[in-house]
Amino acid sequence: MFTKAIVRKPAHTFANGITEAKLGKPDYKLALKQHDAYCEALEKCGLKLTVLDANPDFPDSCFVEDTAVVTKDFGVIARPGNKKRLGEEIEIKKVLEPLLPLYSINDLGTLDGGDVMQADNIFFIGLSNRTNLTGSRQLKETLEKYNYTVYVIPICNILHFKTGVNYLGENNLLVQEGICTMNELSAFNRILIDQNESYAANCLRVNDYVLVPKGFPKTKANVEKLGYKIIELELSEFQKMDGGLSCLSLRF
Ligand code: CIR
Repeated sequence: MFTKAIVRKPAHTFANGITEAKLGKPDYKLALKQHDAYCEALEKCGLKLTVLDANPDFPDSCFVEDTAVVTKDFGVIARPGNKKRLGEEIEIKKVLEPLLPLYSINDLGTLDGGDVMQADNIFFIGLSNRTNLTGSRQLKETLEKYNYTVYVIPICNILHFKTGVNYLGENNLLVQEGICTMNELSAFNRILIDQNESYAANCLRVNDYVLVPKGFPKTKANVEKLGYKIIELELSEFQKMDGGLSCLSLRF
């Protein structure tokens, strides 16, 4: 069970962030509205939120997930792999310091939290354009100290590991079609996400609910079929900036 989450409000500079999506410029007011609805949904799931003020110096800083890896017992401060985001992790460290024992990825490594997926006692770390081998090894070492099993897997065709693969619980895994084969995932009940709905691979299980992005009916039906209660959220403005449901919070 998660009890807490950290989120950060989108800054007025949001549209200057990094994106490969060719979906147009985000509407800032609408992004704020969608962010508010996201926060309400997390509260409905039972989480107590720490809402950080917008930081206009970092247009991507509402995507707090990339700045740390957090469990209920400890946290690891990440080291963003895109230079434009380097520094976002400093303030998150200050926020987490009073709450959890902390480790850090040192400056030989890079690691974005979006590349790290937990499935019960297993962690998957994606090697991406953001997360390098050194960063992944540093995180692996820390996780293994806490007896987690860790798989480090190269990813392709996606920004972060969790852009394409997300664990719902009960052995159920959402997997985007068209990403490279990952034999390490074969023990899971894999639900293939339709190629036309690839954005919806990033659903987010929070306690009794699964948060699902709005506008992806096949994925919604598949998640419902598994027996989960869902909350649908409009995420259009975050999708324009390559961000999804998990990216917008750190849960623990
Ligand atoms: C970036 O490119 O870093 C942001 N525009 C999007 C980050 C999305 N984060 C995530 O998937 N964990």
